[in-house]
Amino acid sequence: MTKTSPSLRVGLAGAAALAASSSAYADIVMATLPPNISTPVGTGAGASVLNWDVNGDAVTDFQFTFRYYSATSWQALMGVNATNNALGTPAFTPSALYARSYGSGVSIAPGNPAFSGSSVTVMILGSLYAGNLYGGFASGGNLGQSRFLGFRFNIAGQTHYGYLEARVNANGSVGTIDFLSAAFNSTPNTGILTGATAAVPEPGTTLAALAAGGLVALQVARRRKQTTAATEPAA
Ligand SMILES: [Ca+2]
Repeated sequence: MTKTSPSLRVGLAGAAALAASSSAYADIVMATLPPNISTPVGTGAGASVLNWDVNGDAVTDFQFTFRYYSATSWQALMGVNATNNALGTPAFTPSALYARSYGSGVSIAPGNPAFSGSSVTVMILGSLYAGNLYGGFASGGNLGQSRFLGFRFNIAGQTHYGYLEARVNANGSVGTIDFLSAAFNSTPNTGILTGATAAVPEPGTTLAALAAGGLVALQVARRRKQTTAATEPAA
C-alpha cells in the first residue's frame, strides 16, 4: 500500500536528473557556427578568409581559410592572436602551431600550457605537404573525422573557454572545413568539456518548473489512485 506510483517515481527521478544537469551546464552557451568552407574559395595564399564571431557581439574572434595549392599540398588554417587562441603543438615555424584535436568529454580549461601565445598567428588544423599529413584534424587518421578543438577568446576584456567541433576533408581537388558544433562557457576563466551542450531553461525557471511538475505528478498519481479505487470495483 506504500508503493509509489510509477508516474511519480519517473517524475521525481527526471526532476533530479534535470536539476543536476542544469546546474552543471547552466553557463554553457552554444555558439553560432560559421558557414562551412568549401573550395574553391581561392587558391594558395590568396584564398579568401572566413570570419567567425563566436558569441555574436559583432566582434570577429577567429578566422579560417583553406589554402589549396594542389591535390598534394594544402592547408586548413585558423587565425589566432594573443588573446584569442587554441591548443596546439609546435610546428615548422614559431608563428604557427599544429592544432591539437580531441574526442568528446575532454576538459578545455585555464592553465593548459598548450594554449598558443602572443607570437603565434596561425593554427594549422590540417595540412598535406610532401606526402605527409599534419595537424590534429588531418594526421593520425583524423582527416574526414569529426574532432574537437579547444579555444579561448576575449569578451569585454575577460577570457572565456570553448570548443569547436569540426571536420577537415580533402578529396583530390576538393578541400573543405565542416563546422559541426561549438560552445563556450559564459563564466570567465572557467573551463568546458568538449561536446558539452547548454541546458535550455534558466536555472531558476528549471527549479520552479520541476517543483510544479513534481507536485502535478503527485496530484495526478493520487487522483488516479482515488479514481481507480472508486470505479474499478464496479467494472
Ligand atoms: Ca565575438
